[in-house]
Amino acid sequence: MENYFQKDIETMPVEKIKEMQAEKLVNIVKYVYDNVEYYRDKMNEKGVTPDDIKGLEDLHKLPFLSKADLREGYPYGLLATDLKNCVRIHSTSGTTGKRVVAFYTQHDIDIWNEMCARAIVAAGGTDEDVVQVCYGYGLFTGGAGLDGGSHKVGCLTLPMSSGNTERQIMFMNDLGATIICCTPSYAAYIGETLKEMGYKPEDNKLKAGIFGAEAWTEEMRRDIEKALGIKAYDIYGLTETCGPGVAFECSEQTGMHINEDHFIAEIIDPDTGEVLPEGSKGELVFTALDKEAFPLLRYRTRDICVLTREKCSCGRTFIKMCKPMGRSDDMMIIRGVNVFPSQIEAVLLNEGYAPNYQIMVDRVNNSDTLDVYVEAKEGDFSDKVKDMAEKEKALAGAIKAMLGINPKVHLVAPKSIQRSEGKAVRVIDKRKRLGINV
Ligand code: DLL
Repeated sequence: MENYFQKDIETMPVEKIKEMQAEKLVNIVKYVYDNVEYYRDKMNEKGVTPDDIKGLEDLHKLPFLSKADLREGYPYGLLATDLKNCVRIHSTSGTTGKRVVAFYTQHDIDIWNEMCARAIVAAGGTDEDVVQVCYGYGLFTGGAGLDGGSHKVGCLTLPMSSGNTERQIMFMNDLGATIICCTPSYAAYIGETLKEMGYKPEDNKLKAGIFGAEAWTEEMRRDIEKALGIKAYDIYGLTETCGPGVAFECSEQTGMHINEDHFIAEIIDPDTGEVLPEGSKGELVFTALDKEAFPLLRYRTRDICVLTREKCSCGRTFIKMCKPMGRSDDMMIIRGVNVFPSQIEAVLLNEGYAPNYQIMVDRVNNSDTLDVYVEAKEGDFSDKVKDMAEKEKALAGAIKAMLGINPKVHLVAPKSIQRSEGKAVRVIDKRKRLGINV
């Protein structure tokens, strides 16, 4: 039987959700216009006032917000309330340019925790569960988000943070963790370490995992489920919109329900900004309906995905997003072909390789090169050049069949590629060093 954290809301008829969204939208636009000068200027520039926004059909009139806007407004430019009303900040990792800092009132945190609680309950969690949170704690939202959700459900929470994998496993076993929360790449690493330590999947009490914060494939899900003996659920979110829990997977495991009582989702053409009909692939845009400290109207996530509102066997009525295929800025254009790292990952796992790989892109003599480094299968690594060359050729052929371009595959020794305890860095694009716009 499906469980819900807030059944009335999670199974609300779609018309009711839309009515609720329309009402909240009108109010939040007024709130933002009155309290955020940066966005008011943007609206004025576009000639839109709060009076023009009377319902969902007017959403498209509002200007977009982008990460560049948040950076420009750093740190307080998009804050909508007095700093004294805020109780927390979180921040993006800031690998490219300035960090984005997001602010929270206690009310914002309460709602965020509820959304994470919905995700935990949808993964089968109850107050009898022991939830091991091995997302990083700190400025990153993963640890705090799932921790808050776990408390709301009444689970016993193990606030492990990331890293120290052997200690993670010791606590997992000694304290009987039943649900684990971390990035999928870290889950794969934990699975690998368990095996090395001589444990079988049935030796632990885990029943579910809640994994997100990075793109991962269905093939990766299958591998993690097998290695840990669990059901693996996806969870999505970004610092700017609160953190994890904006969308979460249910027992059907066919995409993530977006918490539509708190967010309106749109899909747009990333080049033109045009709103695309349901079922189209494009950039995901969120309007937050309840945020007090850091409200975002029409925020461009740069994540590429598809939205569908089909009847779900779990009974939830919230629209579903597919697994994001990666950020629009993760997409590489190699010899004119669009390539997402997740496509390469799917091939590697389908061919029986572990998800330990690195993709290197460069430009040599004016031509793009694509090198894929992947660990040879256990027991397969040989010093016979011919054997290895044949395997590399076979794998390159499989990747070519998927992408249409020929990579150079390098099989490297097992365990030689660095494992990730948080978000894995899969791609090194050396063309950027050359100042090439990729
Ligand atoms: O990664 C929040 C989070 C923490 C989500 C824990 C899930 C679990 P940021 O560091 O701001 O926040 O990164 C947000 O990560 O725009 C996506 O590109 C990517 N991302 C997040 N969840 C998923 C997912 C957190 N389930 C960025 N699948 C987003 C694919 C994801 N990509």
